[in-house]
Amino acid sequence: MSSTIGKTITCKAAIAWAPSEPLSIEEVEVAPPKAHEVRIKILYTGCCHTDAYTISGKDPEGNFPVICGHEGGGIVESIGESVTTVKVGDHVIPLYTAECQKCKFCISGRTNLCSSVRTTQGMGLMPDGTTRFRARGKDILHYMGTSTFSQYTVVADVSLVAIDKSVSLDKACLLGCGITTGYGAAVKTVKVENGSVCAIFGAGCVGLSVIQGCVLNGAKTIIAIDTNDTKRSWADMFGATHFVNPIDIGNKSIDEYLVDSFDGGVDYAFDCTGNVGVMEQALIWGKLCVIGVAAAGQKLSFKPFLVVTGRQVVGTAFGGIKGRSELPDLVQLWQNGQLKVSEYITHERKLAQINEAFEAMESGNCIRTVIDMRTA
Ligand code: NAD
Ligand code: DAO
Ligand code: ZN
Repeated sequence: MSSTIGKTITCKAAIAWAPSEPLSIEEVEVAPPKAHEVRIKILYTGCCHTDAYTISGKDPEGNFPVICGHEGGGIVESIGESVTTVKVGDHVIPLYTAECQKCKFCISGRTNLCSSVRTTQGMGLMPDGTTRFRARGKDILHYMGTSTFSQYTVVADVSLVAIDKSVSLDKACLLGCGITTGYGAAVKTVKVENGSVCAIFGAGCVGLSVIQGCVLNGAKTIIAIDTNDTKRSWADMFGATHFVNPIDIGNKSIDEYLVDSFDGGVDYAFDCTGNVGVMEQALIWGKLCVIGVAAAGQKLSFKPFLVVTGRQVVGTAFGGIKGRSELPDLVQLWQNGQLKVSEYITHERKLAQINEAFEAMESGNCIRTVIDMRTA
C-alpha cells in the first residue's frame, strides 16, 4: 500500500493566479480523494490552445486561481470510497468530457456530453462543491475536471479512463484532447464517407487529426486551408491532397475559391481555427462542423437562406467520443499503426519550462509540446 494513501500530498504545480500572468511553478497541497474521486500522479501533459485561451484571460468565464491542463496521462495513486471505474496502479487519461454511463445524455446514444459533473466542473470545483488544491494558504480551483498541470490531481471517477499499461503515456496523453477531437469530428460526428470531398480550416493539432479521420474514412479529396505556410508540409504528412493559403488566392474569398476549384464546393468543411469569420466562410454547400472555440462574446452569423438551401452546421466537443467506452479503441488504432500520435510532438519540456510551451504555441512552429511532469 502506498504511504501517501489518505494523506495530503505536497507537490509542484503550474498555477495561474490571475489572467494574463505567466504560470507560477510552486508547491501545492493535494488533498486525498473523497468518495467517487480518484487521485492521479500525472506523468505527462500536453499543452493545448484551450489552456492558452484561459491563461491569457480571453475567457471571461475563466475562474482564478486555477491549475489548468486537460491533455494528460498518469497513474492512479489512490481512490476514494465507492470507486469502481479504476484501481490503484492503473494507467489513465483524465477526461474533460465525463462519461457516467447513467445520465439521460449518456444513455441517449446521441451525444458524448454527460451531465453528471457539468455544473461543478464549470465552476472549477469537485462534484461536492469544494476543491482538493491549496497553495499559499488559499483554495486553488480545478480546470475542466482534469487539472493536469499538477504533479498530482484529483478527478471524479467518471472523468478518467484506464488504458493499456504497455502504452507510452508521454505520447498517449495527447489522446486526452486534440487528436481525439479532430479524429472523432471526422469519423464519429460527421461520419465522412468514402469518396467525399473535405475542407479543413486550420492545420494545427486538431485540423491534422481531422485530416487523419478523413483519410481513414476514405475521403477522396482533403483540402487543408491555413494562413501559415509552414503547415503545408504537416498537412501533406497527415494525408491532405491539397493545401491552400487564403493569402495566395487573389481577390477571391476562400468559399468562392473552393466552389470554383472543387466542382461546386465540398461535402464537409471543418473549422479548426476558432475564428468566426473563418466559420462563416466555411459554410459552403454541404455540412460545416465547428470544432474551434471562438473567443468569448463572438457570434456566428449567416443568412437563414443558406441553411434553407441545404447547408448544415454541426459542432463537436472531444470529437463526439465517449471517453470511457471509446478512447481505448483509439489507443488500439494507434498501436495498430492506423493512427499517428507521436508525430504531433514538436517540443518536449519540463514542468519548470511550461511557460515556454505557450510561447512556442504563439510562434506558429509548434504542433504540441509535451511536458514531463515527473520532475519540476
Ligand atoms: P492551433 O493553434 O495549433 O491550430 C490552429 C491553426 O489555424 C493554425 O495552424 C493557424 O495557422 C490556423 N489559422 C488561424 N487563423 C486562420 C485563418 N484565418 N484561416 C486559416 N487558418 C487559420 O490549435 P489547435 O490545438 O489545433 O486547436 C484548434 C481549435 O480547436 C482551437 O480553437 C481550440 O480551442 C479548439 N479545440 C476544440 C476542441 C473541441 O472539443 N471542440 C478540442 C480541442 C481544441
Ligand atoms: O458537458 O458541458 C459539458 C462539459 C464538457 C466540456 C466540453 C467542452 C468542449 C469545448 C472545447 C474544449 C477544448 C479542450
Ligand atoms: Zn452521463
